[in-house]
Amino acid sequence: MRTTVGIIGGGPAGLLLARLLHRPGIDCVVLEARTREYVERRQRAGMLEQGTVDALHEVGAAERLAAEGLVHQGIELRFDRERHHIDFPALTGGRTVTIYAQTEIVKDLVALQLAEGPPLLFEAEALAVEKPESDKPVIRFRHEGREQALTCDWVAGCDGFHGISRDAFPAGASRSYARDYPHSWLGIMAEVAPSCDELIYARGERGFALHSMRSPTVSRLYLQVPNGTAPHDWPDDRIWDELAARFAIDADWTLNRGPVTAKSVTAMRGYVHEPMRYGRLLLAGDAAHIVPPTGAKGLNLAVSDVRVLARGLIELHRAGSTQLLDRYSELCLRRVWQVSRFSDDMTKMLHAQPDGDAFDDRMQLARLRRITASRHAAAELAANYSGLPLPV
Ligand code: RFL
Ligand code: PHB
Repeated sequence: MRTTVGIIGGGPAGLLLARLLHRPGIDCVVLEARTREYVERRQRAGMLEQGTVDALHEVGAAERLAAEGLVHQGIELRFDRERHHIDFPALTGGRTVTIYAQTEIVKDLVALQLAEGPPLLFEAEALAVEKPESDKPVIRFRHEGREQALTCDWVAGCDGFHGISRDAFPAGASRSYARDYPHSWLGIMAEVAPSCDELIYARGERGFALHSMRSPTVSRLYLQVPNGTAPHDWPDDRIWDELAARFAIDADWTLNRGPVTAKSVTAMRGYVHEPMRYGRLLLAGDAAHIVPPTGAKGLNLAVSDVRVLARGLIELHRAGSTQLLDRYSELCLRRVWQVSRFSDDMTKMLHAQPDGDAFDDRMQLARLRRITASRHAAAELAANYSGLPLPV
């Protein structure tokens, strides 16, 4: 088998890249290790930057997003039993964000890909990328019970944090930077109308809590918990009581409770792999970097990587120039580090520190007060949260 661009991974990064390449007629094949049912059910992100929404429109995958996505004008910060609205359009010259689940994006992209091509193979697990330094790199993969080879001009490693693409960088050709945070998130999905119109990020001595949503009838909520927490340590009533305590304010407000349909714990980590390109292998999305979820950036960063990558491959296809591809890693990493910084700032400002003291507490509150008191500081948060510009 051979193709122009071999794409490893059928998550949001790999699927969107395939659609972006399909329009200008660049041939590709997507290899996804799991089944279609599995990738369409994996519960993850929900908050989309304007640029992510634009990219889905560009590839014709935004029909349901336009009908069902919830456009938000900002977020709410809660601390000291007060609520503060951060007004994105007013602070950014009109930008908004949209709530639409990653599972739905994946369903929309998979449906288009299967209807229009090029090929998307499920249960096709990439085993290794060979000869990335040559002009004909090869992906070895297992599909339908046998090992096969896909010879490519370019390989896009979109196989997430636990993928195999990064392994193809020879020792000494890369460096990684990692940070494990001293807390995790317990996330629930609940069959109940959201108790708010916008996402609530709440900071308090009991720890951080986040109120998000998936639809007018489904709420998504998160609690900061210690690392090593097991979901069964938290019966539903305990979760609701703790959420209610962390969101409590002096004004009249109640948290709607309802049946919990999913419960999981996620560790929080920051990670960046440099560079993002070796020879003709290019990494994109979680395969190259992950950020703690407090800034809602992982999916959006995966999308911005593949937008840059697609532009580079299209420039080569149309004009024969590798100028953009040659700068791919440098251009993406600059934005990746800015987004990592923002995600780290949000995480540290909002989570109770297990080994923090009263001074740290006051510093967090001073940071939050600065944002709510200064238009300049609020505009800085709004610009980062609603999405930094694409580097090209
Ligand atoms: P994915 O989604 O992990 O997809 C990678 C795909 O590659 C496949 N794969 C392989 N295929 C073939 N051969 C192999 N050897 C393979 N190895 C792996 C996998 O099966 C999978 O299908 O990576 P991608 O496409 O880079 O997308 C990244 C996003 O999924 C991720 O950054 C976000 O979900 C992060 N994230 C959030 N991001 C946001 O922008 N906004 C949010 O609100 C947000 N909330 C979250 C999040 C992540 C969370 N968790 C679970 C870590 C909330 C949570 C709780
Ligand atoms: C979500 O809806 O899952 C979500 C929203 C905002 C975040 C993280 C997760 O910061």
